[in-house]
Amino acid sequence: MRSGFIGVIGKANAGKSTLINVLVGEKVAIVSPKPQTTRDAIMGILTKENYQLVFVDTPGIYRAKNRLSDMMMKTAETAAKDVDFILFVHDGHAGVSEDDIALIKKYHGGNIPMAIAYTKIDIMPKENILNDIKILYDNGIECDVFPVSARKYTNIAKLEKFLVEKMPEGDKVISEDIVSDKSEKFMISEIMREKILLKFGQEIPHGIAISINTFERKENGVYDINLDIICEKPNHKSIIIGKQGKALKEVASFARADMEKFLGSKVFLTTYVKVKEDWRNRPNLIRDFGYDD
Ligand SMILES: Nc1nc2c(ncn2[C@@H]2O[C@H](COP(=O)(O)OP(=O)(O)OP(=O)(O)O)[C@@H](O)[C@H]2O)c(=O)[nH]1
Ligand SMILES: [Mg+2]
Repeated sequence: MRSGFIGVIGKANAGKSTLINVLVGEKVAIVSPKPQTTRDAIMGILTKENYQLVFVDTPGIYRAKNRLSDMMMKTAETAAKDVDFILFVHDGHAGVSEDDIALIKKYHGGNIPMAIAYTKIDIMPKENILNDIKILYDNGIECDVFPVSARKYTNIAKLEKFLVEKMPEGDKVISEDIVSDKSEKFMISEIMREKILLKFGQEIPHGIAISINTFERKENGVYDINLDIICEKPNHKSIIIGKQGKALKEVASFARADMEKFLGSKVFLTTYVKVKEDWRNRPNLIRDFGYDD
């Protein structure tokens, strides 16, 4: 039996959460085209007869502009310290910049062995792959590089096999039959946040938090979920609600559909939009909304 922890790190929007979902085979982390989608360290657990891989998803590296971002960067740093292996996820279709090289070098050659998942190869010219790997090598980065596509499942099995071989011999780290360390309630609020990330422009999603007031399974099996969507400004609130509540109705209905799939049961969802000015800089509110170290 081989088992261990794999810290999945990289720039914001690189494709970390998507890759983990594909490796685990279930959606454990929400995904969106906006940077800073992931806010917490989330474990995605893949258990097979002879091995267990515990992936630790992390908030992507991004220039911090508020306390919440600072905290997210700390979460990523801490998560990268306590693992058996680091999988650095690089967005291949964005090229390799000096910034990328500097960031990879922060982890390359440290105490923890690492490899690079060079992802999104489905949306880039294949001839760039070798060239980029050469750039990495020319800059002294000589670790294994796996060109993959999470969207098309390219090279995913190969990457999995490689990671298993890198894990120490030992019993399962997590004994239960679970795919994530997070609660159902956490996933419900993440699903709500994902639909908002997908629906609205850049500014609003980053200032959103979800606070669940009720999460109850009724006798007939239906879930009664009541939550607050927290935003930062009164004008954001009106955009989220939309004309005659149209925008909110739409995101809530997408969210409800996903919640039902996730819970395997009908959901009765009620949502309220609340304004908490500048909450991302207010430690008490950051804690209230569950972003705590
Ligand atoms: N074409 C293509 N798109 C991908 C692939 N992997 C991820 N994406 C897209 O890239 C965007 C970002 O993906 P995420 O998985 O949220 O990225 P992340 O690194 O977790 O981002 P943060 O949580 O913000 O740090 C989403 O729009 C994904 O659909 C891939 O293999 N191919
Ligand atoms: Mg993510």
